[in-house]
Amino acid sequence: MRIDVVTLFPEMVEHAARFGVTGRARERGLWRLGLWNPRDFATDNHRTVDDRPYGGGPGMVMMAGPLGQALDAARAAQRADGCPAPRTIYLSPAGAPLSHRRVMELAGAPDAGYVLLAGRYEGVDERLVATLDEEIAIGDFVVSGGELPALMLIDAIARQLPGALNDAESAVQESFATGLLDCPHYTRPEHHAGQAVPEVLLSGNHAAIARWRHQQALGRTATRRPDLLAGRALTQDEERLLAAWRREQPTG
Ligand code: 4HQ
Repeated sequence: MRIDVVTLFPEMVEHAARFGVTGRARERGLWRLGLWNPRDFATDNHRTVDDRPYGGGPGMVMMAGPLGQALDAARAAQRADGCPAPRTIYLSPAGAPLSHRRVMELAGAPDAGYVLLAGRYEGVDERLVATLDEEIAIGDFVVSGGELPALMLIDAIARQLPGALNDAESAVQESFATGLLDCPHYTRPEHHAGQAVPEVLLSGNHAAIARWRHQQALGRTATRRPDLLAGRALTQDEERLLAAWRREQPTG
């Protein structure tokens, strides 16, 4: 897989992409990163990439020209690097909310190429946005630029590539794949700030522990994110676990 990012801050993306699971997956050759600064495609002496919005108002808009040139260069580089069908993605609050399902789809094609457009200022000239394949939002909030959203998308994809996670990490990774929130985790010491670790976790009874964790995941999901359960039928056993979990919750 190859991912290119069009950004005014390539160093920010390059630096962040070196850490952790994402960086290790890159070292393992599971994905390659390309970076393109639209400023390098500006046509004037000042290397201008933004201009005032038509219709007036505050802030600046990224010009279609330099961005289009940078995107063309990124797509050409991907084709030359064995990614025959580059897919262009704009990170924007107006995009489709990113989901685990979409991440898995994007991670599923090993020879895929993605060109991510990370915008700054008020946004990007709509005529350029209209030429892109997809618009993705990483959440219902606004950040200062598309670099962190692009890095979040890259991280979510890269960790799903075959070979990115070690065995221990892969086992943990099931959490969202089940459609439920993760269960709570504990480590030593057994007592902290007057609170003990739940007894079942010390029991050595692996079946009981698995059942408890599943119950916790169900209870937390039902309470905190009932929307996640709306599209997921519970088995009779899960209904029983959830009812028992509710009875155990402190009231008030
Ligand atoms: N921005 N999900 C504005 C975001 C964002 C988001 C990126 C800020 C684009 C121009 N991107 N720039 N939320 O807030 O993806």
